[in-house]
Amino acid sequence: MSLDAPQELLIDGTPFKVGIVAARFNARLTDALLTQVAEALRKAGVKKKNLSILRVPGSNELPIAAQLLAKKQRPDVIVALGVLIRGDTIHYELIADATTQALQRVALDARIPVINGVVVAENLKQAEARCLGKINRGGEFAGSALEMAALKHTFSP
Ligand code: DLZ
Repeated sequence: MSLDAPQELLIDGTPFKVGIVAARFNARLTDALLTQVAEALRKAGVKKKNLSILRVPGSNELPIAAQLLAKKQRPDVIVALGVLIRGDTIHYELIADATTQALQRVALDARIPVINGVVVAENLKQAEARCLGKINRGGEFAGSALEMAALKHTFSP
């Protein structure tokens, strides 16, 4: 994955309803991502009452949680957060692949943007750099969420 990031746009989050689904696996890292995202959304003006957070066991469960949230609450955007770290088996690759595809499916089926905030890392060091270190992936995911929520509003305000 590239270390590039989209230029940050100044978007007013006041009108948006945002759903977050976050895995509990690798909790120290996913919790940090969640804090980064929530903080960036709050700074952009997203109201606490317009923010729903659902926790699930692991990244594999993110798509179904996103789908349930999409159906029940119809938020303007959903952010799915998880941290997948390569292990000794290919389990991680299967989950990374399946989760990515399923999150896209949820987005297209529900017509609600779903931000893929699953950090996929080769090792713990890489994952820590992206969740606890200099690379603020959570802030980037929040920026993408605001941009996509704004885009959705221009088509169906
Ligand atoms: C089983 C598993 C493994 C090995 N690794 C991770 C991981 O690095 N990150 C993550 O979010 N979840 C992992 N999981 C759990 C799966 O996502 C899922 O919760 C279980 O396979 C049960 O469906």
